[in-house]
Amino acid sequence: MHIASVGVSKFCFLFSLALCGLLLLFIPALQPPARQVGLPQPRSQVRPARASPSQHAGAPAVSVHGGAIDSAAGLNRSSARQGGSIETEVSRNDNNSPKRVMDSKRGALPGGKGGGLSASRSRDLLQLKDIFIAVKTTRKYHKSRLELLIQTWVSQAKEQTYIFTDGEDKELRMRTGADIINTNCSAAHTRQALCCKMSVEYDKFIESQKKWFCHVDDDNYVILPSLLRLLSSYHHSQDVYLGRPSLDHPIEAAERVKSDGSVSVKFWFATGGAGFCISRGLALKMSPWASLGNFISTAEKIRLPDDCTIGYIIEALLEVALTHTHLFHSHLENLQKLPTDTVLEQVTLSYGGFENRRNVVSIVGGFSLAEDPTRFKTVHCLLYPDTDWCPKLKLHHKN
Ligand SMILES: *[C@@H]1O[C@H](CO)[C@@H](O)[C@H](O)[C@H]1NC(C)=O
Ligand SMILES: CC(=O)N[C@H]1CO[C@H](CO)[C@@H](O)[C@@H]1O
Repeated sequence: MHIASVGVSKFCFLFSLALCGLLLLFIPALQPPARQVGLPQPRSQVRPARASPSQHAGAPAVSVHGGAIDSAAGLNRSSARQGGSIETEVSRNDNNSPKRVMDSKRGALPGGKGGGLSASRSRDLLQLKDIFIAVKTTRKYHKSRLELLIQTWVSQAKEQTYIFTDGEDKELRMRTGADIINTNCSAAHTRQALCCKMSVEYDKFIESQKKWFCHVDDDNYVILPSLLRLLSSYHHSQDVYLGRPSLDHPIEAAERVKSDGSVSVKFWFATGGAGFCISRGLALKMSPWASLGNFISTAEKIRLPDDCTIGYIIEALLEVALTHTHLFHSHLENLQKLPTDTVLEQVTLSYGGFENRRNVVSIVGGFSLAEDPTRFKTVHCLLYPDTDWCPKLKLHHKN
């Protein structure tokens, strides 16, 4: 009896040990199949588990609907601008805001192939040369708009800036270090002409082998350190589409690509005038609708402008959500409302054209409003004070 019971408990002990071992072996298999690789998930502060909203509330620089947001640089500001209804802000800190999580799930359904998992953990630092910056312009603005860009931010990013225009300009080509690409598209400001340029931009980006595609207009100042910081929090193999929605609601269009137009689709798009960025991973998936002239036929089918068509391909066809950010700015916003102390943390800036000359960012520096009506030179000198044409000591003594 006694001996037998010892035998039984020994057996039990060994059996449970074996069971535990077996369980341990199976634990990795029991976990959800990889994390949702396809989603834009900032990698610098990847949380071990998706934080619940309550956990999230305690985190610093958190974005809440309509609240004080903007935290890519750890800043916060009132989002009264632009109606204040844009939902989430891109930053390394708010990757779990409600909308993002919701959209992430959707985004993870079709496209979330592997590749990002180990890659996004690697610590290869993104460099400026990894970014393809497309500037869209037209012959008529080479002098009045492009000149200023070449003098300012483009001079700091010659190797990665590609200027897409519609007319030859040998002089410009000689003076700039940047690539000037004559798209041979029409110079008209029509949907067809704009889509023609976007189509060439896309093809050139794919050809370039760079990690990120960013598109801006010829009235945008790109704050390169901010752009690099923003993109560094994602991985180019993830599906990332970053930009500022121009509306506070998704656009609705008749679905004429996947169906006959009798049903409609709703999708967000990033306004082209503020600039937007797309990861290489996502850009490659866009290929059936975007490469080698397909972009033009896609745009023709849905009858929408170039930036809407990008949104359509990404959100409606690929089911990847736009990551909304307030760090990109177009001339359509009230730029004066941007708090002065946050101007240099933005990713793109703009200025009002003929119609609204006073719509510029409020920033104080070496140039008066008369000397620098767009404020781009002032911004540039604050970012790069060593530039030879920047007023030197004056600025430093003042501060
Ligand atoms: C535009 O036309 C020129 C001259 O025919 C050609 O060299 C160039 O490659 C064309 N550009 C594009 C983007 O196709
Ligand atoms: C830059 C900025 O707006 N900072 C503000 C962030 O929020 C705190 C607390 O609400 C303010 O005190 C800061 O001025």
